[in-house]
Amino acid sequence: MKTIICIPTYNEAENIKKMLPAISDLKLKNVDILIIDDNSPDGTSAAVKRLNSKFKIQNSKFKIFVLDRKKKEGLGKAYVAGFKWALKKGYDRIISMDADFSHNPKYLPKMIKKSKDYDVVVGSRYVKGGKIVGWEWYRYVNSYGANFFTRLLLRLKPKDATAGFKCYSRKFLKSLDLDKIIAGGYAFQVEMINLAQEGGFSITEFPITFVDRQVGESKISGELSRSAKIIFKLALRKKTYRQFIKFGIVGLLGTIIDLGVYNLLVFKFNFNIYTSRIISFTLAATANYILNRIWTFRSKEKKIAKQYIQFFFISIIGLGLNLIIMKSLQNIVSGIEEELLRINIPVVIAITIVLFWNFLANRYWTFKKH
Ligand SMILES: Nc1nc2c(ncn2[C@@H]2O[C@H](COP(=O)(O)OP(=O)(O)O)[C@@H](O)[C@H]2O)c(=O)[nH]1
Ligand SMILES: [Mg+2]
Repeated sequence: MKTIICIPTYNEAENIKKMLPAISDLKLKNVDILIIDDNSPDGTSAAVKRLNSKFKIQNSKFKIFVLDRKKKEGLGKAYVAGFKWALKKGYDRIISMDADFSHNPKYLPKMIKKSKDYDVVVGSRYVKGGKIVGWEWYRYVNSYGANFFTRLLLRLKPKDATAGFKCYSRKFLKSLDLDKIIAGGYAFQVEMINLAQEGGFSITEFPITFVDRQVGESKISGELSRSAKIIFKLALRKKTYRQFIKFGIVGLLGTIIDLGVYNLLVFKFNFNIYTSRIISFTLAATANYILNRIWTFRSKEKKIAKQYIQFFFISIIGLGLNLIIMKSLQNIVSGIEEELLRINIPVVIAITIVLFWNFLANRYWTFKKH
């Protein structure tokens, strides 16, 4: 089993001069290093090459390679280039690691050992025993918040979804189309763990103490909004979210049909309001059933009558729920002076809750896949 440690660098000359000997001192077997440098102005690449010849003289066990890239393109792009290189050279395990000692090389033996049983091993700050040392409170809140929302939105199981210290199996990386990775920057880490979970690969975490860099500068500025965009994009690719949005659109359409038919019957045909509403509701629910079956859930279920009744049943419960929620909110909103808000807030809350209820009930009951 051959392992490569991929370290992307941008202006890390001082750190890398210490990092390479630190890894060398571990005397790891069958482990090489790849530095992926984006033409750092501080001469990181040249510093590595100088050290490399020194190591060669000392007959060190591991080889150091440098992948020189023309310009700074972001962390994700650097890793993609490095991973492609590593796969081509036939490495079985590929480790991603920062150059700035935030990821202490002392964890490498443990990580490599664990990688025998898992496709992805995560050096985790957010499992029991994990720690972050040296960050200002705002940087900590930032990272913790980003991790929390990322996990919530993408429903990621690993506790540290934004971790950068990881070991991947060749099998996992081979399964990916690395050119299709959309994150060029820091969100790369999230995209990778998301891909691993979606692909059903085995993932494990072990606690690390993450220490803020002592030397050099962080490149994180500007990454937050860039990463947030990527994470929303990844979320929208998830089937359930797409279905939810479609379900919402169908619901809106249904409401328009309901209101349109209701008005038509009352004003054009002089039906009484209750008869009109029963007809308009039935028509809207039927249209929604058809659209959700064909478009939202793409159901192939043969028992259409049963499915239709289930859908209708859920819609009626939804309607009842609507009224109950509105009624129970009356006391709470009665103190609001502004009439427009007092009248509309209960409706908006009721519609939102019922939308969720209708969606979940239909997704997991009416249109459940067998
Ligand atoms: N090649 C390359 N490396 C990068 C780039 N951005 C960050 N890095 C490296 O990625 C690692 C993590 O970056 P760092 O600035 O320490 O991020 P922080 O720890 O989140 O503040 C370090 O080794 C950086 O040198 C980039 O655009 N290209
Ligand atoms: Mg760092």
